[in-house]
Amino acid sequence: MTAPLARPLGDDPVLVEILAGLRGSPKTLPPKLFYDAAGAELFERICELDEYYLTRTELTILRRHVGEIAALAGPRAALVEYGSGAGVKVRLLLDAMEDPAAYVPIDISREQLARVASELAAEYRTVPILPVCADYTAPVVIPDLPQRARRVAFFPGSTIGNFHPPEATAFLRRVRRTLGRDGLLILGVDRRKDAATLHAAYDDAQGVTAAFNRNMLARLNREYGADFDLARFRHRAVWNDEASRVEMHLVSTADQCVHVAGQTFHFARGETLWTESSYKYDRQRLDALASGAGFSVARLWTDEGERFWVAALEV
Ligand code: AVI
Repeated sequence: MTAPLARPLGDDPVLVEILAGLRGSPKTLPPKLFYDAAGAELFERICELDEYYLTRTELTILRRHVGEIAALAGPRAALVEYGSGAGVKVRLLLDAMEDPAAYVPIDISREQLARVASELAAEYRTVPILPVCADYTAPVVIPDLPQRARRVAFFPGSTIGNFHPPEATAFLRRVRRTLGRDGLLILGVDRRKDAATLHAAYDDAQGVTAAFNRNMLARLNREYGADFDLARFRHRAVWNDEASRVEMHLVSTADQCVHVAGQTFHFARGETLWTESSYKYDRQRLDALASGAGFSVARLWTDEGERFWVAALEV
């Protein structure tokens, strides 16, 4: 007998996406499924791994150049952050900006958003904190902002890399519309680099990334009545040089059938379930992304190892 579900599946749009992905060839799952409570915890552990250079490198760049970024934003700017998470990076910006007019954190995780918003409201008493709980991969309605405030978007963490290029362009176009004339976007971008460094970052020695990847199946079992046997899927990270992306897959180690929400899916031995892409940018690709969305690259800050960019894109 199937265990009772935590919530009715009904016409859950995420389930529709899951089933469509599992019917595809290759089979895919949407990366947003990574971030339940267990996945968010695993991701925090990833960010502290030696091999996962992205988070600490971006923080180093932000710390070093936050004065210039704040000067570029100008006084009385309204800051809109896509995927605000734990609110660590934005504190650097809010501390450096001159008299911010408002801060709009957008995040899908309601509890974390509420907690971080109230912490920030207590810390930055003169800054209106206007949280929006939303999946920013779809259009988001922004609350009213002070009329003359310049709108500055903040999208750190290289999360732009988790969008396929057409989706990345579509997302940045929506950001540009939200920003309006004279908007500014501060974007975290992971740079192309040697395959070994990239591979290690997505297949660490301790197996934390493997656990993060497999947690997606555990989540389907918990929330969507699936019966994945986690022991029969192996984590694989591959660098696809032509597409300029690291791909994460779960490889079926056996010929097997899996059930999800009452539907059966067959996996051949060696067949992969593609769970994530992490695109890496060079200058040409970044320029193409920016111009395709109506932005131009105004400034680029990098680290000593030239691993990561914090980019300022202007409308
Ligand atoms: C959230 N995102 C930018 C991470 C990345 O590097 O693509 C997600 C991640 N996947 C595996 N490790 C980290």
